[in-house]
Amino acid sequence: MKAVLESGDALLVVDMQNDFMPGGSLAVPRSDEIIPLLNRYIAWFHAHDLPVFATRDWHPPDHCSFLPQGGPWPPHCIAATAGAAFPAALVLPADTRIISKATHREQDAYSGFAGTQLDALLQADNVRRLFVGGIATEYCVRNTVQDALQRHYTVFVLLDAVRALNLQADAGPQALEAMAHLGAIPLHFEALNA
Ligand code: VGL
Ligand code: ZN
Repeated sequence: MKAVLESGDALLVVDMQNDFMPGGSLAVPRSDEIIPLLNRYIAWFHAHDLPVFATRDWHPPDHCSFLPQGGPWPPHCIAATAGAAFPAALVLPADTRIISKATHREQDAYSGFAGTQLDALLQADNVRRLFVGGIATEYCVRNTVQDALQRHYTVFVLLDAVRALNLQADAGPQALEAMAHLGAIPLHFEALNA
């Protein structure tokens, strides 16, 4: 699949945060490897005057998804901590639209659309097509892509710029298949304006 960037396109970088990097409290294997390519996508969109959105997990210290509260995950991405910050190597433009999610103790949210202004911000920018990369493929990427499709955005999944947690072997590939089945279009960087 090829894609030529046009007005109405936007890049959406999902949950690229230190706690999800190798060595972080909820490390996604090899998630640091996609930073250089995400930087190329970001630069490409920025050069075309197209908006860049970035979601981030932004949890309170006693979030319901954390193990001490009976949730499935070790504490991670606590708001305003170093673990919740974007990796220093990720080069986001100054005008990046940042969307914080799962900010309330009693509510978890894998999708960037859940309880946020994302949809309203996309509409304000007249976005029609979303190019989605980041982590984790089978959690926040998948849920964000599903919600975007449900809201009738055209969605491209950046196959070379996502990484899976893969707690179950093949969870990542299965999630990519499920997204494609729902209508998301798989894309590699080389196919952009190729
Ligand atoms: C995520 C687990 C817990 C994600 C967030 O960004 O995919 N996964 N919180
Ligand atoms: Zn989380």
